[in-house]
Amino acid sequence: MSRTLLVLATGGTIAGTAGSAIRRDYRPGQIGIEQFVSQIADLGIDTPLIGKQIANIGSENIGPEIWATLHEEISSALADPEIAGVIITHGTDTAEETAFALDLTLPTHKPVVLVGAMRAADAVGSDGLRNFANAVRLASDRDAAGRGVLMVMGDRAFAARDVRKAHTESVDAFRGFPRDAIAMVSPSSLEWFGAPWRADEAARFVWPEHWPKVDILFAHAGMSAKDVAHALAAEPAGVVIAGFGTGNMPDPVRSAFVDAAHSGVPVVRASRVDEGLVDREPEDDANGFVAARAIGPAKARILLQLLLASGANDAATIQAAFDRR
Ligand code: DAS
Repeated sequence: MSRTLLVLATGGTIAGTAGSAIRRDYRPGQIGIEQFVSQIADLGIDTPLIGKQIANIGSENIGPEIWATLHEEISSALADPEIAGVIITHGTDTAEETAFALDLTLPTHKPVVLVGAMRAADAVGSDGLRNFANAVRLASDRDAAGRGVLMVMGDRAFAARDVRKAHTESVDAFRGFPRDAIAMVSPSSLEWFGAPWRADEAARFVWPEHWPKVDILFAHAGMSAKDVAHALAAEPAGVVIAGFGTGNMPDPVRSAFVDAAHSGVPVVRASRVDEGLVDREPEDDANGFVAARAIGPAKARILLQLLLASGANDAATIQAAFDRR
């Protein structure tokens, strides 16, 4: 059985350099994938790697266009008996969004693992090569399949649905909610905290021909109905409100969103708070709202876009997709 892993490189800090071990202002996306592949061999790791450079940019510039390229490359790799799994090197800023978009649109029978770094490759204490070696260890493991897309950072692995960046600079920047890490990993060890729960699952959504316009509104003290009217004037196909606490919002804002939901624009209540559920409230039925449950606003937007692109736009169907683990 093939042990070869395909590595799709997109850039980010993991491929960044500053030209100095102590400078703070590094440039992301400076190192090509061949360098990583040869560094892994230099470490004595004998996993065969095929590197492919998809882009070499900071992840603030990654969106549906690069997702589409990744999706196409990974789909071919998943169908290729010569490829055992796929690693994607990625900036950490939007890695959770790329991971979730791919998670919802790929089957689960082979490992697909994102990896990044918080320190540039030439920074003192750089975490990039270790994270990459960990990703190789993880993606080489048969039990990494059947869990959806994974992300490896700082000796821990997370599921795409759970993972989020929770710190701007620390090497320990990633958290999972509602599940925290699902494995501990090092270049020479791997400990899963439980069995695969999505074995041989088909892709949940087909890749959309176009991503419908869905906006996120961030709740803030003093937010008014005018803020909602402004957003709706641009005619989004759906809206996510990053609400207070459990998805709350000022009364005039709620009324404006009720009108929107009743006029056929799906409204998802998420939270601007990092952790905790946004559960359904009794009024959600009458309001026509969807509760994002454990999904944060950025990922709620992606799930709503895929639902809308697949033709689902009623609150019950959308709610069922948010409820599914
Ligand atoms: N340079 C930023 C990015 O590409 C941060 C990072 O990679 O960690 O997302």
